[in-house]
Amino acid sequence: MHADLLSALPQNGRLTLGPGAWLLAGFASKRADELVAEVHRIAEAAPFRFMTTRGGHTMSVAMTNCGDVGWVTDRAGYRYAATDPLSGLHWPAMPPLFRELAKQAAAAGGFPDFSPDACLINRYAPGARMSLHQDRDERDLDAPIVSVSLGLPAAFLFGGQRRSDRPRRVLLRSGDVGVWGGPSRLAFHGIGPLPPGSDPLCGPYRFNLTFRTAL
Ligand code: MD3
Ligand code: FE
Repeated sequence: MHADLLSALPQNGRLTLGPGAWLLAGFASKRADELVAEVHRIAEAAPFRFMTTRGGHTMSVAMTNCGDVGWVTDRAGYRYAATDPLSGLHWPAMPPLFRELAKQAAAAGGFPDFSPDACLINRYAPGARMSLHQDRDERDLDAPIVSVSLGLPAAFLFGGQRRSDRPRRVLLRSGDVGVWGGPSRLAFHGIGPLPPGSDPLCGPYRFNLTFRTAL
């Protein structure tokens, strides 16, 4: 199955990908320019960097964080840390716009009590990808994750509870927001290699914000 499900949807439709998994097409579109400006502001204090996996591979996605804690990986493994290992300083605070948007999206997806304390910011250049994985480094796996896509479109791979479950492909476009909780919280997922392009807001990049309750 190669069809881009969302391209068949209205600009502001919603699509359920599984129990507790919602894609809110265009939910963040109206604030996209402000969101991107905040990303650039955060990256001035905590620059995007290519982290190293536990296995010693350099990731193709560049990352930074804002919030009380940030997701980091190095040869010691995956964890949430209160400070940026590059500077030793606390991660930049989560902008109120980020927090408000994440809470509104979670409520629209059926999670009215979401209160994120971490926001991982991913930057994809052409060819960057994220292989199938589960997000399980957060303490409270009952809390959902909210994801906001900005810039160039990318193929999202949404699998099942097992790595071997064949993933669905869905095109994620700028302004699309995902809410993943309940039985879908531990679904395997990934992003296919970013096709080159030029986005009016983000140029050659795709940014993705993921809001998490890590602590
Ligand atoms: C489905 N990021 O940072 S966001 C990640 O677009 C990550 O950068 C991707 O996967 C990106 O960990 C995908 C969409 C997403 C995030 C978390 C999920 C989908 C999810 C958790 C469970 C199920
Ligand atoms: Fe993930």
